[in-house]
Amino acid sequence: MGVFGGRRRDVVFSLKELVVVVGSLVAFAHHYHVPLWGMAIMRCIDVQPSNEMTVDEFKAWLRRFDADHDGRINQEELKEALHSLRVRFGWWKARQGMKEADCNHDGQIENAKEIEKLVNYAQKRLHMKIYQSDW
Ligand SMILES: [Ca+2]
Ligand SMILES: [Ca+2]
Repeated sequence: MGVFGGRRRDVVFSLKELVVVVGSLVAFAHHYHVPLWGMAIMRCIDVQPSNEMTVDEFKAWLRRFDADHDGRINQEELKEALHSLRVRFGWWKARQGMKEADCNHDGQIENAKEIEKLVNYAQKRLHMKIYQSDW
């Protein structure tokens, strides 16, 4: 009985805590005029594989922005990719990234060597953590 009683008090207590947490979250959102769904979206973006991924994941992620499906990434497509990460001055960084990675200067990132250079650029300038996946 005593044990059960104790346990029940614990449950009530943690529920109370939960209410306090949710309450302060709502108060925070209200205070800063942030709708709760907006905060939920912000959480989602945190969880996106934007900060840490393997080279293969990076390639797969980049492929999603290959708008004209030619299997290559041009500056415009790279810009969209950077915008999706909410990188500031994405258009400018896309141009910089292209300059660094596009070895044969055809305006496309299309082979392993150029992808590797783009990975280097993303690590150095965009502070993305990209790991070699084939170790
Ligand atoms: Ca393309
Ligand atoms: Ca190229």
